[in-house]
Amino acid sequence: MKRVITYGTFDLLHYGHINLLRRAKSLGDYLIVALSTDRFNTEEKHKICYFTYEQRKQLLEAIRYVDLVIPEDNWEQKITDVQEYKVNTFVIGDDWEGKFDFLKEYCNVVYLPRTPEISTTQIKEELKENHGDKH
Ligand code: C2G
Repeated sequence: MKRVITYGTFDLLHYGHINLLRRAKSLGDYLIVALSTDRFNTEEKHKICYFTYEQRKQLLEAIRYVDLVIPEDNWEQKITDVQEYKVNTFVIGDDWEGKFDFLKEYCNVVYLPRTPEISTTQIKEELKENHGDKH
C-alpha cells in the first residue's frame, strides 16, 4: 500500500483544495491529511479560521480521496509523521516549492501546481466587498 500525506488548514474548503487532494490521492492508495489545529493556525501560521478544527476535520473526512485526518500542531512533526505512518510520498502545493526538501531523505516529495484564481483569502475579501449586495 502506497501512503501519501499532505498538510494544510483547509478552511472554507474550495475546489482548489479538492484538486490538490484528488491529485495527492492519485499518487498512492491511502491519503493522510495532517490538518492544522486551531492553536497552530492562530499562534504559528497567523491564520484566523472561519471553521474550527473539528468542523474542518468533518468536511475533509467526507471527501472520497481522504482516508485519515490527523492533527498538525507544529512545524516540526513532518519527519515523525512520515516515519510513524510509513508514508511513501509527501505532497503539497507549489506555493511551498523547495520548503520541505529535507523530507527527501525519508520519502518522495511532490509539489503540485496550485489551482489558480481561488483562495480562502480571496473568498473572504470578495464576501467583504459584496457584503450587503442582495442577489
Ligand atoms: N491549494 C491549491 N490551490 C489553491 C489553494 C490551495 O492547490 N488555490 C493547496 C495548497 O497549496 C495546500 C493545500 O491546498 O497544499 C491546503 O491549502 P492551505 O490550507 O492554504 O494550506 P497551508 O496553509 O499552506 O498549510 O505545514 C504545511 C502547512 O500546514 C500548509
